Amino acid sequence: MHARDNALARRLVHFHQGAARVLDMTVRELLIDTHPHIPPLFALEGLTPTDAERRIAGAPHSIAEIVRHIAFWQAWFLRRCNGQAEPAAETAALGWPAVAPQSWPDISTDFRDGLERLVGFSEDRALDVPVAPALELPLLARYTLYDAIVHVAHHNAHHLGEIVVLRQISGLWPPASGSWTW
Ligand code: NI
Repeated sequence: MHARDNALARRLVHFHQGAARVLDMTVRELLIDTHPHIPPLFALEGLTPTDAERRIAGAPHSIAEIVRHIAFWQAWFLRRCNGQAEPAAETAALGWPAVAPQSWPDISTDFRDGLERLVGFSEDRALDVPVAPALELPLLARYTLYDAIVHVAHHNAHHLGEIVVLRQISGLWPPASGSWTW
């Protein structure tokens, strides 16, 4: 399962503290065809608007709100990777846009399309170049394009895990195509 003959992976050579390392995980594997956790689109499979927009007691956000949130940030990171000098949302709350009733189909489609846009972005360029202009947050200022995509993958994975638990609590798990047992 190593992608050592993958032309994209071969371009992902970083020089970090003097040592070269090759990152073999493709962007599609990071974002869509994930191996460490159930693929995102499987985790969202079969949710109706009512299911996705329901607030579970004790949980701060509905599934639809969570997906709207991760779609918001992945779209922003893609714009930054494309060189748009758009500052990050000034408060965390701005990264949780309101969800209109019955908008779940649009939200899930937007999330899926955003994943594909990031993969498409990654396929015809070297990723071991800095995000330019650099991200304003000091901790993120050294990011390469690949780092930004990994950041999105981690953020999505964190919230997708929450969605799995919300579905389990709601009796909406596993999805029709099955879950993972390990
Ligand atoms: Ni978040």
